[in-house]
Amino acid sequence: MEKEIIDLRSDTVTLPTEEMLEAIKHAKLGDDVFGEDPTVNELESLAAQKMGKDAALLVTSGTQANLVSLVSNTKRGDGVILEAESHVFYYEVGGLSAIGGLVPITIKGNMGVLDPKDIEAAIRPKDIHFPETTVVAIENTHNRAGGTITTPDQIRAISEVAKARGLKLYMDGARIFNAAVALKTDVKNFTKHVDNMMFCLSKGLSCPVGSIVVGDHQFVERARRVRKMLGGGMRQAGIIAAPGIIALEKMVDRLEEDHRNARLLAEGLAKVNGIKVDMRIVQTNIVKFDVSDLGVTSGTFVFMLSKRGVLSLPFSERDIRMVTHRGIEKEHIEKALAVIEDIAYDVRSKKVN
Ligand code: TLP
Repeated sequence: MEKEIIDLRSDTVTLPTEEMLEAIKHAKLGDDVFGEDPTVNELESLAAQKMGKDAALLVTSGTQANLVSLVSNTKRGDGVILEAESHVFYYEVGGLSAIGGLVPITIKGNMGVLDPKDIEAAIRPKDIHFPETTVVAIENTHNRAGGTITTPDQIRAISEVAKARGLKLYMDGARIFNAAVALKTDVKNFTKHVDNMMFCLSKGLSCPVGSIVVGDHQFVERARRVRKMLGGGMRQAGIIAAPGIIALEKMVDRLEEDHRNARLLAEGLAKVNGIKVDMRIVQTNIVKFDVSDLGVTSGTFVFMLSKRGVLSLPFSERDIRMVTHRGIEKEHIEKALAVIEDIAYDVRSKKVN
């Protein structure tokens, strides 16, 4: 019998549903660079409406969405304020500088949330020496902080500072639906205070490909040109858009289940001798935990887990990240916890190495 793999590396590993595959097969197609793919047009207007913005643009990935958006909000040489461990700064190959010509101005958040006072302090005055700071970018939920939420009130406070100083507020909302479901509130409550944003159709919403950028008409028009410049103009992209429509209509509410499983996992981990979990940051579908008290690096622990069929990612020397998603059931969490307990026991009793 094949060994069962419990893949907790990321919600990016989710596969499309049967209904999505059927929708791909039957999607009405056209050339989207000419604006003629009816399925893309339908998805973009549905997305704009759900997010409460004028217009939307389908792009290939979250990374492309962030780059297209930042470039569309700025001119070369501008400064962008963002969280020190934000995805844009940490995981996007430096694209904002290498391609966008932008200067990152990083500030440390509190559990991923930026303090308006720190933003205020980071905005440099107009001076011939300084890059002009034109955008504040927040990440919601915040990946490296452990899936933490910036609440609608916190976004409003950030937006007030940005507006007062004439800056645009952009949100990397790759997992914004996780935030909305966790707080049991309409996603528009998160989007109404930002000028523009992106969210991912892949990840928890289970689409095979795609992210969406939303904002006002002028911004999205510019974003469409920048996407084309980056080689992201797609032709019969309806095959990507078709599952996106299903994702927006049917896959959001089930994120609740991922959050329940993440909590179950975190509570179980917290009981294991030598593992530390900060329960304050367990807010959505990401669980970050510290294995340093076991006397092993996260890399070693992740490797030992993988040999027993439980996949995760090292997040730092001491931290490991696990992510729940469609396809991970309560039973998988229980099995994963049993494996983790076993390995932690072996490590503690020096039965390994
Ligand atoms: N994050 C991936 C990895 O790149 C780390 C993951 O497994 O979590 N913004 C945020 C907040 C993200 O978490 C990600 C993906 C992206 C943007 C980029 O999306 P993709 O992978 O579609 O380029």
